[in-house]
Amino acid sequence: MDSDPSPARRRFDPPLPAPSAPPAVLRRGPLRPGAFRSPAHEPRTAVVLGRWLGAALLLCFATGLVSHLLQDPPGWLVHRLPSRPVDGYRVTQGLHVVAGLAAVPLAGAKLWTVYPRLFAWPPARSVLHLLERLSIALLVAAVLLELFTGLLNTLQWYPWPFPFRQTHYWTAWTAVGALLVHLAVKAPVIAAHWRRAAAAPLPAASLPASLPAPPTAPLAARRAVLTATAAAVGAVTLTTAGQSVPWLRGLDLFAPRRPGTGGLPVNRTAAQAGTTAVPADWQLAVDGPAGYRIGLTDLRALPQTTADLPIACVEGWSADARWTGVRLADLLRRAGIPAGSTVRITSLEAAGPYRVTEMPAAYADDPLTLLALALDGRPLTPDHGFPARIVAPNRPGVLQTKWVARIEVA
Ligand SMILES: Nc1nc2c(c(=O)[nH]1)N[C@H]1C(S)=C(S)[C@@H](COP(=O)(O)O)O[C@H]1N2
Ligand SMILES: [Mo]
Repeated sequence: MDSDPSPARRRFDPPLPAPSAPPAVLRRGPLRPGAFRSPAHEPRTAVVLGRWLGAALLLCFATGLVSHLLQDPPGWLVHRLPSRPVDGYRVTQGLHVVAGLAAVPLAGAKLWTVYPRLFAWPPARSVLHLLERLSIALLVAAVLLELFTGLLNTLQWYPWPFPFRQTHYWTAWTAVGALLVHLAVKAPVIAAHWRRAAAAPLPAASLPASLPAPPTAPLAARRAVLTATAAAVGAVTLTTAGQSVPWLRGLDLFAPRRPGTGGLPVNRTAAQAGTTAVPADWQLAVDGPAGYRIGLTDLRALPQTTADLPIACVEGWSADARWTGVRLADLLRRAGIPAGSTVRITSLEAAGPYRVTEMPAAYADDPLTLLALALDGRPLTPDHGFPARIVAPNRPGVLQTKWVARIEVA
């Protein structure tokens, strides 16, 4: 406690039987009295860290939801997804990764602050207390699993048998549900410690003689914990945010990325996709009422558009690039496909989760959506999708199909 609870504060305490000491045989290790000596294991530190962590997790949840809905929209949303702002997904996904990485040291500090409570005796003082502890176990497990899978996803490392995206998505709902239960259960403690305790201690004469003098140590210990945590969050953020924040690029020491040509990282190379040897007579097929096939020379002879559009990858990085190519809408109209159509784009790649994309009309008809033939003024390299790739505004990177073979109405 940062100071002795005032009578008003005491009223908030839940009516539970008092904690007791464990039986003598168990009074060792973390169960012995006085096992945890830092005065920073106290509610105000937990509340301050909880605020930071809660804000980071809720930001992750909101931006994660945006990412999920853009990538895999439910039926009612498909035709409402906006293709603007151009950088929309880049910003939400950048925030997602920045907040998620900041949450790692915050979660560590928060758990350190409260972990002595793990050894409270008796383990459960009532059914309600048991339920509360189980909900905290669920919260901690869900948050740790979420941070762990998210972190490893930025490394594109999937050492588990379950699918990343569905697991990350449903664990997020579990974590947020458990977080809301936690906030409700702890509302009295949070309210009591939301504001810093009044600096002036009560006059000694007003304290019962049986109580120790108001401790001053927690304040210094709390400051040390909060400062160290803030420093850790700052260090993590500064050394990783460059993967999505251009002006922090120079400090980007730890963000995993494999820059390819044009300063743009490559997640899946042409070699991995088996698309290194594109036949010289490659032709794009556009199926429609007036469907046609068209080769690279003829595509280059069509009116070209240049647009600055980012690739914003769900694995955490994003980068701007200058694309040149033919407007997708022009290709569709030539095939007699009317505006307002959802189109399916298929890659030359034989197999892979991103071989086929469905693109709602808002993107297909956007004048910035290109079948790109060049990146930063040079013909596409095999890794970036030679002979032709899709690039559209406000779209997750996974949907920016490379090595395009066919375009048709979905
Ligand atoms: N056909 C195909 N297109 C693809 C992919 C893929 O695996 N196959 N990966 C996608 C992903 S995850 C991203 S982030 C972008 C990256 O584009 P870049 O390699 O040119 O930077 O391409 C997308 N296009
Ligand atoms: Mo990606």
